[in-house]
Amino acid sequence: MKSECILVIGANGQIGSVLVEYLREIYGTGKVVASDIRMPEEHHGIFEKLDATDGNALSALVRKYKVTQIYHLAAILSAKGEQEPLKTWHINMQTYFNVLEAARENQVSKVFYPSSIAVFGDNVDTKAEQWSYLDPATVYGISKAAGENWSNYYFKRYGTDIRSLRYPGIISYQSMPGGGTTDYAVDIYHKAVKGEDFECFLKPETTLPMIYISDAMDATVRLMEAPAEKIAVRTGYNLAGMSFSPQEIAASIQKVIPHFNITYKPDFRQQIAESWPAEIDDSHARKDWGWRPTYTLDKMTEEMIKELRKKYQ
Ligand code: AKB
Repeated sequence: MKSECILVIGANGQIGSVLVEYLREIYGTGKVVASDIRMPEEHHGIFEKLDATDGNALSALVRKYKVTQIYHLAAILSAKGEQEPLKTWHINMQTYFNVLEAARENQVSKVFYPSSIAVFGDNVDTKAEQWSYLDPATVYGISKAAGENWSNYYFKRYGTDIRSLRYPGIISYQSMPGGGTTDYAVDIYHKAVKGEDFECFLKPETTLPMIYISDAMDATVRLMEAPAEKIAVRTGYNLAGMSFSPQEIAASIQKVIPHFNITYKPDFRQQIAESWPAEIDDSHARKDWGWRPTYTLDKMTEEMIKELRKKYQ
Protein backbone atom coordinates (compact mmCIF):
# COMPACT_ATOMS: atom_id res chain seq x y z
CA MET A 1 0.00 0.00 0.00
CA LYS A 2 1.38 3.40 -0.92
CA SER A 3 1.92 6.06 1.70
CA GLU A 4 -0.41 8.66 0.30
CA CYS A 5 -3.37 10.64 1.54
CA ILE A 6 -5.67 11.64 -1.29
CA LEU A 7 -8.31 14.35 -1.05
CA VAL A 8 -11.14 14.16 -3.59
CA ILE A 9 -13.13 17.38 -3.90
CA GLY A 10 -16.55 16.96 -5.51
CA ALA A 11 -16.82 13.33 -4.40
CA ASN A 12 -20.61 13.13 -4.85
CA GLY A 13 -20.51 13.91 -8.58
CA GLN A 14 -20.51 11.62 -11.62
CA ILE A 15 -16.72 11.20 -11.70
CA GLY A 16 -16.08 11.64 -7.97
CA SER A 17 -18.43 8.92 -6.77
CA VAL A 18 -16.68 6.32 -8.94
CA LEU A 19 -13.16 7.69 -8.54
CA VAL A 20 -13.29 7.58 -4.72
CA GLU A 21 -14.01 3.84 -4.79
CA TYR A 22 -11.41 3.27 -7.51
CA LEU A 23 -8.73 5.10 -5.50
CA ARG A 24 -9.72 3.28 -2.29
CA GLU A 25 -9.15 -0.05 -4.02
CA ILE A 26 -5.66 1.04 -5.06
CA TYR A 27 -4.48 2.97 -2.00
CA GLY A 28 -6.72 1.67 0.80
CA THR A 29 -9.97 3.05 2.21
CA GLY A 30 -8.28 5.04 4.96
CA LYS A 31 -6.02 6.84 2.48
CA VAL A 32 -8.80 8.59 0.56
CA VAL A 33 -10.69 11.54 2.01
CA ALA A 34 -13.91 12.18 0.09
CA SER A 35 -15.39 15.67 0.30
CA ASP A 36 -18.29 17.58 -1.14
CA ILE A 37 -20.49 20.55 -0.33
CA ARG A 38 -23.16 18.14 0.95
CA MET A 39 -22.88 14.93 2.91
CA PRO A 40 -24.08 11.99 0.78
CA GLU A 41 -27.06 9.94 1.98
CA GLU A 42 -24.75 7.08 2.80
CA HIS A 43 -21.00 6.60 2.70
CA HIS A 44 -18.22 4.48 4.08
CA GLY A 45 -14.65 5.63 4.65
CA ILE A 46 -13.71 9.20 5.48
CA PHE A 47 -16.10 11.90 4.24
CA GLU A 48 -15.75 15.62 5.03
CA LYS A 49 -18.28 18.31 4.22
CA LEU A 50 -16.37 21.02 2.31
CA ASP A 51 -17.38 24.17 0.47
CA ALA A 52 -14.32 24.47 -1.80
CA THR A 53 -14.96 28.19 -2.37
CA ASP A 54 -13.78 28.56 1.26
CA GLY A 55 -9.98 28.52 0.93
CA ASN A 56 -9.33 28.40 4.71
CA ALA A 57 -11.58 25.36 5.13
CA LEU A 58 -9.87 23.61 2.22
CA SER A 59 -6.37 24.32 3.56
CA ALA A 60 -7.41 23.16 7.04
CA LEU A 61 -8.54 19.84 5.56
CA VAL A 62 -5.25 19.46 3.68
CA ARG A 63 -3.33 20.04 6.92
CA LYS A 64 -5.62 17.87 9.05
CA TYR A 65 -5.06 14.79 6.89
CA LYS A 66 -1.53 15.66 5.66
CA VAL A 67 -2.88 15.38 2.13
CA THR A 68 -0.34 14.38 -0.54
CA GLN A 69 -2.64 14.41 -3.61
CA ILE A 70 -5.74 16.43 -4.50
CA TYR A 71 -8.27 15.50 -7.17
CA HIS A 72 -10.35 18.63 -7.74
CA LEU A 73 -13.60 17.57 -9.41
CA ALA A 74 -16.02 20.28 -8.28
CA ALA A 75 -17.32 22.43 -11.17
CA ILE A 76 -20.46 23.70 -12.84
CA LEU A 77 -20.69 22.09 -16.29
CA SER A 78 -21.40 23.48 -19.75
CA ALA A 79 -25.19 23.61 -20.00
CA LYS A 80 -25.95 24.63 -16.42
CA GLY A 81 -23.13 27.17 -16.56
CA GLU A 82 -24.88 29.08 -19.33
CA GLN A 83 -27.83 29.80 -17.00
CA GLU A 84 -25.61 31.76 -14.58
CA PRO A 85 -22.33 32.70 -16.30
CA LEU A 86 -20.76 34.87 -13.60
CA LYS A 87 -21.65 32.51 -10.78
CA THR A 88 -20.17 29.65 -12.83
CA TRP A 89 -16.96 31.56 -13.43
CA HIS A 90 -16.72 32.43 -9.73
CA ILE A 91 -17.29 28.87 -8.51
CA ASN A 92 -15.10 27.16 -11.10
CA MET A 93 -12.20 29.56 -10.70
CA GLN A 94 -12.35 30.31 -6.95
CA THR A 95 -12.42 26.62 -6.05
CA TYR A 96 -9.44 26.00 -8.31
CA PHE A 97 -7.42 28.93 -6.93
CA ASN A 98 -8.08 27.58 -3.45
CA VAL A 99 -6.79 24.15 -4.52
CA LEU A 100 -3.69 25.66 -6.15
CA GLU A 101 -2.87 27.73 -3.08
CA ALA A 102 -3.55 24.90 -0.61
CA ALA A 103 -1.27 22.66 -2.70
CA ARG A 104 1.49 25.27 -2.90
CA GLU A 105 1.38 26.22 0.79
CA ASN A 106 1.27 22.65 2.06
CA GLN A 107 3.66 21.00 -0.41
CA VAL A 108 0.98 18.68 -1.80
CA SER A 109 2.91 16.43 -4.17
CA LYS A 110 0.32 16.07 -6.98
CA VAL A 111 -2.91 17.73 -8.13
CA PHE A 112 -5.41 16.43 -10.68
CA TYR A 113 -7.37 19.03 -12.62
CA PRO A 114 -10.18 17.81 -14.89
CA SER A 115 -10.32 19.84 -18.07
CA SER A 116 -12.76 19.18 -20.90
CA ILE A 117 -13.31 19.10 -24.64
CA ALA A 118 -15.24 22.31 -23.87
CA VAL A 119 -11.91 24.21 -24.08
CA PHE A 120 -12.26 23.96 -27.87
CA GLY A 121 -14.53 26.32 -29.75
CA ASP A 122 -16.01 27.22 -33.11
CA ASN A 123 -12.68 27.43 -34.89
CA VAL A 124 -11.45 23.96 -34.07
CA ASP A 125 -11.23 21.36 -36.84
CA THR A 126 -13.55 18.33 -36.78
CA LYS A 127 -10.69 16.52 -35.06
CA ALA A 128 -9.09 18.56 -32.28
CA GLU A 129 -5.31 18.31 -32.08
CA GLN A 130 -3.41 18.61 -28.81
CA TRP A 131 -2.30 22.14 -29.66
CA SER A 132 -5.42 23.31 -31.51
CA TYR A 133 -6.46 26.89 -30.85
CA LEU A 134 -8.68 27.30 -27.76
CA ASP A 135 -11.63 29.66 -28.22
CA PRO A 136 -14.28 28.17 -25.91
CA ALA A 137 -17.89 29.20 -26.45
CA THR A 138 -19.24 28.48 -22.94
CA VAL A 139 -18.32 29.99 -19.59
CA TYR A 140 -17.53 26.43 -18.43
CA GLY A 141 -15.10 26.05 -21.36
CA ILE A 142 -13.56 29.46 -20.66
CA SER A 143 -13.03 28.49 -17.02
CA LYS A 144 -11.45 25.16 -18.01
CA ALA A 145 -9.09 26.82 -20.52
CA ALA A 146 -8.12 29.40 -17.87
CA GLY A 147 -7.65 26.61 -15.31
CA GLU A 148 -5.32 24.79 -17.69
CA ASN A 149 -3.19 27.90 -18.07
CA TRP A 150 -3.10 28.42 -14.30
CA SER A 151 -1.99 24.78 -13.91
CA ASN A 152 0.87 25.41 -16.29
CA TYR A 153 1.73 28.65 -14.45
CA TYR A 154 1.84 27.00 -11.00
CA PHE A 155 3.96 24.18 -12.42
CA LYS A 156 6.48 26.54 -13.99
CA ARG A 157 6.52 29.14 -11.22
CA TYR A 158 6.21 26.99 -8.08
CA GLY A 159 6.90 23.46 -9.30
CA THR A 160 3.41 22.26 -8.28
CA ASP A 161 2.96 18.92 -10.05
CA ILE A 162 -0.47 19.38 -11.65
CA ARG A 163 -1.79 16.91 -14.21
CA SER A 164 -4.86 17.36 -16.33
CA LEU A 165 -7.07 15.57 -18.85
CA ARG A 166 -9.49 17.10 -21.32
CA TYR A 167 -12.33 14.70 -20.61
CA PRO A 168 -14.82 13.93 -23.35
CA GLY A 169 -18.42 13.23 -22.24
CA ILE A 170 -18.27 10.49 -19.61
CA ILE A 171 -20.77 7.63 -19.70
CA SER A 172 -21.40 5.81 -16.42
CA TYR A 173 -24.11 3.70 -14.79
CA GLN A 174 -23.09 4.32 -11.17
CA SER A 175 -24.36 7.91 -10.89
CA MET A 176 -26.02 10.58 -13.01
CA PRO A 177 -24.13 13.53 -14.47
CA GLY A 178 -25.71 16.94 -14.01
CA GLY A 179 -25.70 20.07 -16.10
CA GLY A 180 -23.61 18.88 -19.05
CA THR A 181 -24.24 18.80 -22.79
CA THR A 182 -23.10 15.19 -23.13
CA ASP A 183 -25.48 14.04 -20.36
CA TYR A 184 -27.99 12.80 -22.94
CA ALA A 185 -25.71 9.82 -23.59
CA VAL A 186 -26.22 8.63 -19.99
CA ASP A 187 -29.90 9.49 -19.75
CA ILE A 188 -30.66 7.56 -22.93
CA TYR A 189 -29.57 4.25 -21.33
CA HIS A 190 -31.74 4.81 -18.26
CA LYS A 191 -34.80 5.47 -20.45
CA ALA A 192 -34.05 2.46 -22.67
CA VAL A 193 -33.67 0.07 -19.73
CA LYS A 194 -36.87 1.40 -18.12
CA GLY A 195 -38.69 0.68 -21.40
CA GLU A 196 -39.35 4.37 -22.07
CA ASP A 197 -38.91 6.46 -25.22
CA PHE A 198 -36.12 9.04 -25.20
CA GLU A 199 -36.45 12.63 -26.39
CA CYS A 200 -32.96 13.88 -27.32
CA PHE A 201 -31.98 17.55 -26.95
CA LEU A 202 -29.39 17.22 -29.74
CA LYS A 203 -29.91 16.60 -33.45
CA PRO A 204 -29.52 12.99 -34.68
CA GLU A 205 -26.17 13.51 -36.43
CA THR A 206 -24.38 15.58 -33.75
CA THR A 207 -21.16 13.63 -33.18
CA LEU A 208 -19.26 14.25 -29.93
CA PRO A 209 -16.24 12.66 -28.23
CA MET A 210 -17.22 10.35 -25.34
CA ILE A 211 -15.54 7.88 -23.00
CA TYR A 212 -16.74 5.01 -20.82
CA ILE A 213 -16.23 5.46 -17.08
CA SER A 214 -13.82 2.48 -16.74
CA ASP A 215 -11.55 3.93 -19.41
CA ALA A 216 -11.84 7.40 -17.80
CA MET A 217 -10.79 5.99 -14.41
CA ASP A 218 -7.88 4.12 -15.96
CA ALA A 219 -6.69 7.23 -17.83
CA THR A 220 -6.94 9.40 -14.71
CA VAL A 221 -4.93 7.18 -12.40
CA ARG A 222 -2.48 6.19 -15.17
CA LEU A 223 -1.73 9.89 -15.71
CA MET A 224 -1.36 10.54 -11.99
CA GLU A 225 0.92 7.52 -11.53
CA ALA A 226 3.18 8.32 -14.49
CA PRO A 227 6.73 9.50 -13.65
CA ALA A 228 6.82 13.32 -13.65
CA GLU A 229 9.38 13.40 -16.47
CA LYS A 230 6.85 11.69 -18.78
CA ILE A 231 4.35 14.53 -18.39
CA ALA A 232 5.24 16.84 -21.25
CA VAL A 233 1.84 18.60 -21.42
CA ARG A 234 1.24 20.79 -18.39
CA THR A 235 -1.98 22.43 -19.61
CA GLY A 236 -4.37 19.53 -20.35
CA TYR A 237 -3.95 16.28 -22.28
CA ASN A 238 -6.42 15.51 -25.07
CA LEU A 239 -8.18 12.25 -24.19
CA ALA A 240 -10.32 10.19 -26.55
CA GLY A 241 -12.45 7.12 -26.03
CA MET A 242 -14.96 6.95 -28.87
CA SER A 243 -17.07 9.39 -30.91
CA PHE A 244 -20.74 8.89 -31.74
CA SER A 245 -23.96 10.76 -32.50
CA PRO A 246 -27.41 10.33 -30.90
CA GLN A 247 -28.59 8.24 -33.86
CA GLU A 248 -25.54 5.96 -33.51
CA ILE A 249 -25.97 5.39 -29.77
CA ALA A 250 -29.69 4.72 -30.36
CA ALA A 251 -28.80 2.13 -33.02
CA SER A 252 -26.33 0.51 -30.63
CA ILE A 253 -29.04 0.29 -27.92
CA GLN A 254 -31.53 -1.15 -30.45
CA LYS A 255 -29.17 -4.08 -31.03
CA VAL A 256 -29.94 -5.09 -27.41
CA ILE A 257 -33.41 -3.51 -26.94
CA PRO A 258 -35.00 -3.59 -30.45
CA HIS A 259 -38.21 -1.72 -29.48
CA PHE A 260 -36.28 1.30 -28.08
CA ASN A 261 -37.46 4.56 -29.64
CA ILE A 262 -35.70 7.94 -29.86
CA THR A 263 -37.16 11.32 -30.91
CA TYR A 264 -35.37 14.64 -31.34
CA LYS A 265 -36.12 18.09 -29.94
CA PRO A 266 -32.90 20.14 -30.10
CA ASP A 267 -32.58 23.00 -27.59
CA PHE A 268 -29.84 25.50 -26.60
CA ARG A 269 -27.46 22.61 -25.95
CA GLN A 270 -27.29 21.93 -29.71
CA GLN A 271 -25.31 25.16 -30.14
CA ILE A 272 -22.89 24.17 -27.38
CA ALA A 273 -22.38 20.74 -28.96
CA GLU A 274 -21.76 22.33 -32.36
CA SER A 275 -18.97 24.45 -30.88
CA TRP A 276 -17.11 21.28 -29.82
CA PRO A 277 -14.99 19.00 -32.01
CA ALA A 278 -16.43 15.65 -33.13
CA GLU A 279 -13.15 13.84 -32.54
CA ILE A 280 -10.05 14.19 -30.39
CA ASP A 281 -6.46 13.40 -31.31
CA ASP A 282 -4.98 11.96 -28.11
CA SER A 283 -1.63 10.85 -29.56
CA HIS A 284 0.33 12.83 -26.94
CA ALA A 285 -1.39 10.95 -24.09
CA ARG A 286 -0.69 7.66 -25.87
CA LYS A 287 2.96 8.51 -26.47
CA ASP A 288 3.79 10.19 -23.14
CA TRP A 289 2.15 7.85 -20.60
CA GLY A 290 0.78 4.90 -22.51
CA TRP A 291 -2.94 5.73 -22.75
CA ARG A 292 -5.12 3.19 -24.64
CA PRO A 293 -8.94 3.10 -24.48
CA THR A 294 -10.54 -0.34 -24.33
CA TYR A 295 -14.28 0.29 -24.86
CA THR A 296 -16.13 0.59 -28.17
CA LEU A 297 -19.68 1.94 -28.39
CA ASP A 298 -21.24 -1.54 -28.54
CA LYS A 299 -19.14 -2.92 -25.71
CA MET A 300 -20.12 0.06 -23.56
CA THR A 301 -23.80 -0.35 -24.49
CA GLU A 302 -23.79 -3.99 -23.42
CA GLU A 303 -22.24 -3.15 -20.06
CA MET A 304 -24.44 -0.11 -19.42
CA ILE A 305 -27.61 -2.08 -20.12
CA LYS A 306 -26.45 -5.05 -18.04
CA GLU A 307 -25.62 -2.83 -15.06
CA LEU A 308 -28.73 -0.66 -15.29
CA ARG A 309 -30.97 -3.75 -15.54
CA LYS A 310 -29.60 -4.82 -12.14
CA LYS A 311 -30.58 -1.40 -10.81
CA TYR A 312 -34.10 -1.21 -12.24
CA GLN A 313 -35.27 -4.84 -12.26
C1 AKB B 1 -20.33 18.70 -20.37
O1 AKB B 1 -21.10 18.20 -21.21
O2 AKB B 1 -20.40 19.87 -20.00
C2 AKB B 1 -19.24 17.82 -19.79
C3 AKB B 1 -17.96 17.99 -20.54
C4 AKB B 1 -17.85 17.49 -21.91
O3 AKB B 1 -17.03 18.51 -20.01
N1 AKB B 1 -19.64 16.45 -19.79
